Amino acid sequence: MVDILLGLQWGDEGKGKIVDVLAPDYKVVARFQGGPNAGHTLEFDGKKHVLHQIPSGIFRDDCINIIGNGVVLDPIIFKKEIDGLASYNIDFKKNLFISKKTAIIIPTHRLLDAAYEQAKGSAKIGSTLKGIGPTYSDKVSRQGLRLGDILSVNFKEKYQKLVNSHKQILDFYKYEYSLEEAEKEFFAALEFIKTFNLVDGEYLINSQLSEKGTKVLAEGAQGSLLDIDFGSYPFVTSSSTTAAGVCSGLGVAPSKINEVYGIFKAYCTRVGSGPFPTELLEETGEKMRKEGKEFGSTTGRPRRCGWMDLPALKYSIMLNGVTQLVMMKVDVLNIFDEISICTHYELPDGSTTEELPFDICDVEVKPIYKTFKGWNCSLENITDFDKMPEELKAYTAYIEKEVGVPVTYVSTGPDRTATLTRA
Ligand code: 2SA
Ligand code: MG
Repeated sequence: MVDILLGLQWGDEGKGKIVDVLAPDYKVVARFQGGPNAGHTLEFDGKKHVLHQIPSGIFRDDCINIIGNGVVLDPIIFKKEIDGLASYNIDFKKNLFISKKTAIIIPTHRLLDAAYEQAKGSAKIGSTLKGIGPTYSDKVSRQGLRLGDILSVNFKEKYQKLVNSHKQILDFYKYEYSLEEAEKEFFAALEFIKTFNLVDGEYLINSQLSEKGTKVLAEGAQGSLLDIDFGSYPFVTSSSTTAAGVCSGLGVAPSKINEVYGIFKAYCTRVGSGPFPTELLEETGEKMRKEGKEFGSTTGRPRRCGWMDLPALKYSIMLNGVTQLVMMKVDVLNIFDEISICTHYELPDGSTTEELPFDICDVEVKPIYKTFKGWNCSLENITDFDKMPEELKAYTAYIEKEVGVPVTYVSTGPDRTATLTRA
């Protein structure tokens, strides 16, 4: 069966850490969407590791990692990522497989991303500038390149045709660029990638699934509220970040899906533009950012911070069919005397709603809060779910009651070991 682990907010919920914690239970960990825009942070043995395109099961020797067809892969960043893992003695031949159907990010995709953002001016999406949107656009408009193409004799031709069309757009936008260095690096990276396992990912994963007892974990990137269909469009990423993306992004049937782990922070963050009803623009937000070290792990950008948003959480749980919740970064709230949760939104006409309005990008939705007493103590020495401070128990129980799904893990710190599991 396939279990899914995905973010219920705007990304950076701590998916990397939890995949790493759960990985021993799984024979396969697979990425099904997104690309180098993701930054999955893992901490163990006193060290911090950030992965972008490689699945977070890579540090486990007995775990097969698959980059699925739904991913957009940047070969240059891939090479850097692999080089960065040199000290771990990872057997990539044994443990890493990339689908031939994975879309390739070429250097001009990155330029297009920057040109589009520049042209948008103050309405910019706040893209990570990794070329994600243009690469998915080319895939959907049926002119993109896939990893399997690099093995074909006419790859250079296909590449050049695509680059030429990109150059026309860049000229239209009067975007200045030089391509030479990046192209050199790109082609060197392609030669490097050819030495890895490029496979028919859908056959590989299904043959794994046909083995009795094999468990696969699908690792989401970004978050449900950034989904191309259900996020606050156009301030979204370009992939299906919800559970629906797993089937098309890996080639597995819906009947194979089992548990859906939904990860959320005990508060909210968002990086990039777009609506964020509970955003705290004053001191409290600054305090959260500092305490939670809320800076983009790919771009280093400061993340916007705010209180927990229940209407948004319920929406994500509904879309994904979440069966278990994982609450992250609870320790960041240790320093707050009072903790708020948004239970409803007030719309401009004075009515209240628990639903995300279609025009959330255009109307001001005012959060209505319920306030909880903080626990105001360190959680460092707590190793047992039942020994959590009463105030934290009350906070957790309230969320569970509201959303109707149990919280089965609580993360009290960045390290692998700082994870409380409900018995
Ligand atoms: P893109 O680059 O086209 O996917 O950007 C579109 C929007 O999606 C947001 N986005 C993200 N939000 C949170 N975390 C992401 N990953 C990195 C991280 C981000 C970073 O782990 O910290 O380092 O800045 C991620 N990737 C994309 C993005 O902000 C846009 O709003
Ligand atoms: Mg991240």
